[in-house]
This record gives sequence, C-alpha cells and structure tokens, in this order.
Amino acid sequence: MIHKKYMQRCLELAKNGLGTTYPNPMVGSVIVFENKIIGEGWHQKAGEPHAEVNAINSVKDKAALSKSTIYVSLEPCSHFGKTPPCSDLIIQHKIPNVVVGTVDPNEKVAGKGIEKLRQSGATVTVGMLEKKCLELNRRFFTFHNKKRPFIILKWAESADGFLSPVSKKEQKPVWITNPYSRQLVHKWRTEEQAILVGTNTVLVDNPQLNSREWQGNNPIRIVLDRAGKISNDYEVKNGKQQTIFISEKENFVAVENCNFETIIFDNQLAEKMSSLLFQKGIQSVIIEGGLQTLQTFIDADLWDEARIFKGSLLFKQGTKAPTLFGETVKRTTILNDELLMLKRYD
Ligand code: AOF
Ligand code: ZN
Repeated sequence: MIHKKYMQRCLELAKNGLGTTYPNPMVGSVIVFENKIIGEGWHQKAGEPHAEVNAINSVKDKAALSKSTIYVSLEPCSHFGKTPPCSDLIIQHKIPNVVVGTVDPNEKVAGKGIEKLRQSGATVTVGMLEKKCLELNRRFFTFHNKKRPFIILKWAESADGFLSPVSKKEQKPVWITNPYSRQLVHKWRTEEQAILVGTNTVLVDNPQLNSREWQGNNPIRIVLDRAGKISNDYEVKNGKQQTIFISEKENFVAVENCNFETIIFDNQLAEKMSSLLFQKGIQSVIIEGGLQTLQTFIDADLWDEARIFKGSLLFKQGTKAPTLFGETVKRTTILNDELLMLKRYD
C-alpha cells in the first residue's frame, strides 16, 4: 500500500539540508515496514552519504528491509560520484518496493537508477508528490534542465515604490526595512549558493554580503565591476568569503579568496552571466541590486523568484523600483514592512 504521507515525510526530512547540500539536491528518505516507519534519513552535505544510505543505516532490524518499502524524494542514484550508487545499496539489501518522488535530471543518473532497480526485480513507483519534489529542488532542476542557475531578485522599496529618495548619481545608503526583515535576508543568504550585486551597490553601500545575522553558510559573492572601480578597501575584497569579480578589465591585483573573470558587458550581459555561473557550477543566486543589475536580468526575462520588501516610509521622489510581471505567491508583513514573494509569470 502506498501512502502519500510517507513521501511528504521524505520532503520534510529533505528540507533539513536547505543551503548545505550544494551542488547536490536536498533529498529525504523513509523506510516503511508493516505500516510503520523503521528508518529515516536525509542528505546533509555533498560528499557525505545520500538520503537512502542514512535511512538504511538508521534501521535497527536489517532483516526487515527485505519486506519493506523505501520512499525517496529523488530517484536513487546509479553512478559512482563522491559516494557509491544508492540503487546498488537498495538491491544489496533486497528492498522489494521503491517509491520515488521524481526522476533525477543529472545526466549521470537520469532514469538509470530506476532502470537498475527494476532490472533487479524491485517494484518501482515513480512520480509520487512529484510537483512538490520538483518545487523543493527548484534550484537543482533549473540548473540541470535549463543549464543556468535559479535566479532570485531581492530589493526593498519605499511605500510609494522608490528604491532610494535620491537620483542614481547622488546615492548614499538608506535603510528602508526594519532589523527583522534584514535578519530574514541573512537567512535567505544561507540558503542560496551565491549572491550577486552590481558596482554601484558596492560603491554606495560597501556591503559585506555575508550571513552574519543567521547561522549557516555564507554565499559565494559575485560582483559586477565592469571598469575595475572597486578598490581593495571595500568589504567585498576582505578575503573572508569566496568572491568572483566580473569585469571587462584584466589587470586585477591578486586578493585572497577572489577570482576574476573577464567578459564584455553588452546587451547580452544577463545571458552571459547566467552561462558563466552555470559553468562555475553555481545552482542558485540571489541578486540584491542595484537597480541597473536587477533591471538587466528583468529585461532579459532571466529570473525565477522575486522577494520585495515594502517599507512604511514615503519618499515621494527618487529612484523608482523596477516593475515585474510575476505572480504573487505570498504576501506577508514583518512588523511594519510588507513582504511580497513573486514567481516569474510563464
Ligand atoms: C540520491 N540520494 O540523497 C542525493 C542524490 O557526488 P555524489 O556521489 O554525492 O552524487 C551527487 C549526485 O547524486 C547529485 O548530483 C544527484 O544527481 C544525486 N543526488 N541521489 O540517490 C541523495 N543527494
Ligand atoms: Zn545516491
């Protein structure tokens, strides 16, 4: 008997890996014997055991495995990567029933795990809670299927829709959101593999682009610096985090933890950036400004989600925030800030 609730449990377990599994997906697994969960596991970190391995290891009575069903939110792998194939382990333990959330898009697997299991005589059911499984690993699926990172746009605007009370030229740092919203942004930074900003944001705000207000990984910093204007005095060059500078210039001085990439900044910038990040194995990026950078990706229609804070202040004039064609999936408040989460319209 197949129960959706067990796959839902796999999804909940998988979510424990949010932000720590890159470049691997989040995966959860449960093992059910006589209608009871006898083992559970999730993938915690690339290089460490996969979900199925942790679930099998957690089972005390290994003899029960040959009469059990294993649920896993992603197809068990078939390849030798940093770890051996999970499908082999399932076969080795003679688990007769396998319920899979969705096929693994990684071309090293892509159906071969399911095939191997079926050939061994196991009954494999594919597609349970599939939409939820795809949504959970939207970053991983976008990366493998679209050959680009999952792109999140983030900005804060005044109640009347301005990013700043002054024009682009005379900018200085202004805080639109409250400290709780700012802390949430730091949490988000732990969830994405990279964070991207344009030159102006660095020159005006001198941001650190880390996750200091939340426990978790710091994202890789990606900084657009077309003309090489960002000197070594800026925080983005503090060497405390892996940072990639994208420029048209090649004469950069070596700085600890910094890499430099050269591209020509033309009207294909967003497309070029997304393929460069793909080549670097970056599965997700949160773009935190400024206007020009956000607009570049919006104009190229290269974004997947947007997270927009609306503060309570009225600026009446200044730099207008971008307009997006998206579907609001969540609208909430954080004290007196409003938070809008959008999905790209498609
Ligand atoms: C699974 N269960 O929990 C995960 C899977 O380098 P490796 O050995 O860690 O393999 C990484 C690939 O394995 C990853 O790209 C994805 O295709 C699959 N991830 N598979 O059976 C898991 N995390
Ligand atoms: Zn595996």
